[in-house]
Amino acid sequence: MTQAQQIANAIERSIDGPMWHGPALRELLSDVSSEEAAHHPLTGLHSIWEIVAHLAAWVEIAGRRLQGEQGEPSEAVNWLAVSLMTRDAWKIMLEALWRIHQELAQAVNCLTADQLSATLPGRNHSVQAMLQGIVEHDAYHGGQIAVLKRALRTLDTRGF
Ligand code: NI
Repeated sequence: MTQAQQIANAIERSIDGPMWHGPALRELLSDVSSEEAAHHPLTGLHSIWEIVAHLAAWVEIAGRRLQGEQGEPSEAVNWLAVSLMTRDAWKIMLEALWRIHQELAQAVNCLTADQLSATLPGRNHSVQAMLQGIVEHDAYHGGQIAVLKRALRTLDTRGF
């Protein structure tokens, strides 16, 4: 397996596992309803839905940076204001999260070692560091999703 294939595999495992730290995103999110995803069980923290949109945004940004795009995402893209919170919209959100990871993994799969070690345009880190950062970002926020699920199901007394 090439280095690129290993990183592509890690991106896919962020969704489908196995991850050594615990459940990967698909398992974590598979039993979360749209109502739960939209809820803010812990005051001042993002909802699961907002976190999922944030993760999808950064995987998409990584894909664009891989194509040479520069610049920073706006705060509106970084933390999207979720307005339509129907069951269908949640399903579409999750499908987008899976698809965007799949697309990034496919783009990474055929990179050469030189492409991986190249510095990203306008930044001081390599393509590889960015891609590993995506996997770490998924794991970091995946842990938050696990805590939010626990809070929704054990702390909340408002009808969940
Ligand atoms: Ni983040």
